Amino acid sequence: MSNKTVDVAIIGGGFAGIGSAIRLKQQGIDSFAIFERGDAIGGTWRDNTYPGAACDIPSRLYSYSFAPNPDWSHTYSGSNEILGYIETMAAEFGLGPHFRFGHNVSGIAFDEAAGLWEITIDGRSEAVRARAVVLASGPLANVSFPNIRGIEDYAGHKIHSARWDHDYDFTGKKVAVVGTGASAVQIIPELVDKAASVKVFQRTPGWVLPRVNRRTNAVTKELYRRVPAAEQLARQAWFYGHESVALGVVWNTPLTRVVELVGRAQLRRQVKDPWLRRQLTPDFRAGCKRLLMTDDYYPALQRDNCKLITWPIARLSENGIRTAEGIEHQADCIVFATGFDVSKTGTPIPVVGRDGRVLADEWSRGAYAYKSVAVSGYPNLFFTFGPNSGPGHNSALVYMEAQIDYLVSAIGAILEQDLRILDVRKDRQDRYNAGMQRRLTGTTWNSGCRSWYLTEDGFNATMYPGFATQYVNQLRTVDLADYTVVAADRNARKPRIAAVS
Ligand code: N01
Repeated sequence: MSNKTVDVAIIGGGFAGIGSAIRLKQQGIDSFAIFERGDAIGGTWRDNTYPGAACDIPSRLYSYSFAPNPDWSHTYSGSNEILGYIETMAAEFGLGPHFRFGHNVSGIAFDEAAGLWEITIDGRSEAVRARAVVLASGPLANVSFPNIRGIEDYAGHKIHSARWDHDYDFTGKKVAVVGTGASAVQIIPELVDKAASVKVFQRTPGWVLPRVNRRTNAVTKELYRRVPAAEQLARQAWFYGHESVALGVVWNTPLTRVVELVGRAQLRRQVKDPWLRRQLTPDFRAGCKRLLMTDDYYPALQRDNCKLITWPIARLSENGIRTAEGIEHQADCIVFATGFDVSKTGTPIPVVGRDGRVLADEWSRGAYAYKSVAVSGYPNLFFTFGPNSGPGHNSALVYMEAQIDYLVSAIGAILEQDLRILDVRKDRQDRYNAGMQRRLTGTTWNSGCRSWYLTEDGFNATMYPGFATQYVNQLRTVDLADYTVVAADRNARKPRIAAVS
């Protein structure tokens, strides 16, 4: 048996892992390690460095309330600034000694007798043991190259949006972009400035809405620095503004028509050519797929060196992309803005719970959890961005903060009350999920489009069907009556060692 034991193992050094670590520290829990497979922190914001990468949620709201930043430069900050915010937070809260970089966790298994999770790390013979685990590996961690015939035959340069090749010089190059989602609409306006030509291969046009991005002036920054309550007020204003958008985006209501009117107006204003406008008009309800917030995508598509291709891709050839009508579009480089491999029907790593049960088997038709944070049969294990915790209208960080505060309370109970097992009750979980799926049937996400929110069978394991306020409220307290609670045999407890190399 390993002698390396921590109170808490956090898997993933992105926004969620770092937020969890800070809150644990603030609760006086210091025996934890953050296992990060990469060599730096920041998760999706470390990885997504493509030109134009930015967040489409205002920074005031896309940040933790316990780590306000008066210095955001713009309403919507770029990926560099967001990564800087994450790094500053980690440094200010003294997380440095807790990071274990280059530690790729390859599986976790629960030892019920000891009440400990055994964490296996690639290349290390000895497992680390932890009383609780926070699985914060993030849904957008693994890139997805499309399953297009001939993708291996293509001899030019291939770049995925989330693994940008900064050494590649686009100047004077013929570039093809596959995909027109949230990443693509940020990349394309930057590429048309550099490349000789850009061909955009669109499968499904999305709803595009304006994003008014303003520089934050020095007076406002100073005000937020001196009067933190003013910044909190601004955050609240953004929060409730976004909450009201749920009425048109989460559910199909008359307000959905208003959102669509705004999208159509932007299309009419920015695209004069009726043919192009028709190609760019979505054929699904606004909100069903992620809304695209941008002012410069449509203008970029109409630049002389840019062309929208709507013929389906038949295959990749040695020199480029062949579309269904038989034309070969030659390209020096293909940019795949094709999204992420989001595990909705499995787990990011093998997770073995009580009695040898395997979470990937239980989730094989779609993931589920209790309030998105805990799964019955897998005690003392907590998820961030777990099943049905995705927002369609508000900041993911608001949801994440609620999950973190909940799991920190639960872990606090495990440690303070010396619990061996804190396992959510199956009946509570089943009731919660039956309600969840019932509520999802009335949402726009389940209204008939293809998106990364749904499994192949149309099961929605991703989104939360309600207001952020409801989501946050349900996670305000840990009710131990929702759990099977087993106390530890004090005599059997091994001494804890905080240091894990
Ligand atoms: O990926 P996506 P993304 N042939 O999956 C197309 C977050 N994000 O990286 O719509 C041809 O949305 C696919 O077509 P279709 C955000 O949560 C946030 O853009 O499936 N095309 C689609 O157009 C977002 O939801 C920000 O028909 C193919 C595109 O590729 C998530 O990341 C910024 C294809 C994939 O779109 C993912 O966004 C950026 C094929 N075989 C991203 N396969 C913020 O601002 C796929 N496509 C916070």
